Amino acid sequence: MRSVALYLASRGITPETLGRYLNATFADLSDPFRFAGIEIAVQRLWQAIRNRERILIHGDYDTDGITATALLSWVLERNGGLVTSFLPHRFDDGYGFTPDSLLKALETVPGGKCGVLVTVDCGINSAEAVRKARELGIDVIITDHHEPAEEDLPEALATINPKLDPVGLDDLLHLAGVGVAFKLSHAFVIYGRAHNEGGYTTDMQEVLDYVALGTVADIVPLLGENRILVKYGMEMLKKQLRPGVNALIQHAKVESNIQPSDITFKLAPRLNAAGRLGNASSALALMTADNIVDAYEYAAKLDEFN
Ligand SMILES: [Mn+2]
Repeated sequence: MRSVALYLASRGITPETLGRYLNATFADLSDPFRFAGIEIAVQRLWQAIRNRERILIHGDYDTDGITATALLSWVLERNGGLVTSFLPHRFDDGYGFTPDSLLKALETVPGGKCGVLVTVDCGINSAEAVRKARELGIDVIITDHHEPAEEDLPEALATINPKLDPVGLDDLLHLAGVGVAFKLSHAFVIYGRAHNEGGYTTDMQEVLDYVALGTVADIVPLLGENRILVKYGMEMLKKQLRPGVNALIQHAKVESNIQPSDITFKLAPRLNAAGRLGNASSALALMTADNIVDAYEYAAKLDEFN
């Protein structure tokens, strides 16, 4: 009994939170509106959809950044969003949201302009890029989980990062980039339903496969809400409902009883290999493929990279 208590204590589980640790359910997911600024962010996204403005998602080239991009684009597109996704090129652009990556991302948008740009898994220290975007008339929403610098924080329309103002967000402190993108998407759907904008048929449980992949791949502690997200995300992964997930699992020869260690050692390395070679977009194409034929083609391509 003592060793169990030590085990739990070492994972930050107190007697008060023990019940939740053992009996977590999907309904235990906390209210995403606890993030300051998140309501402004989702209002702006619904406005963009109403006004047919382009929404540009700026992600990152590792598994967390790729799945975060895939998740947010999936939710927005299913609700009428005109979305362009951009992943920086590891060698040409380097990490993160920069003035250069902003211009390069804009070149990929039909018509060359967008009303709203959302960063996922990056952007918390991108003050200069945000200034540049504002000059271009773009509203920026930052979603990130990296540590904010002491000064020169980006002056974005909204900045959603549990490490920015962690008071009261203990259970969300270890979210990966894809976890933060999930919270924004969840808030977007709740707000849409409450204000008759949409979101009625968007089942947030369906995107938990992305959350499990990105969260486990990023090696963040499986504490607080990460436990619930990964627990249910693993169940979604096992179902292999998404063509890209199915193709990835089959190509990696992972058994149907997929475990978190399979993500760490077999699935994430394949997605990361694409980014490492400067071709993260093929991993994103796999994750967002809408049919099994395309998905197997992209998965075969990842085999070559790996
Ligand atoms: Mn990350």
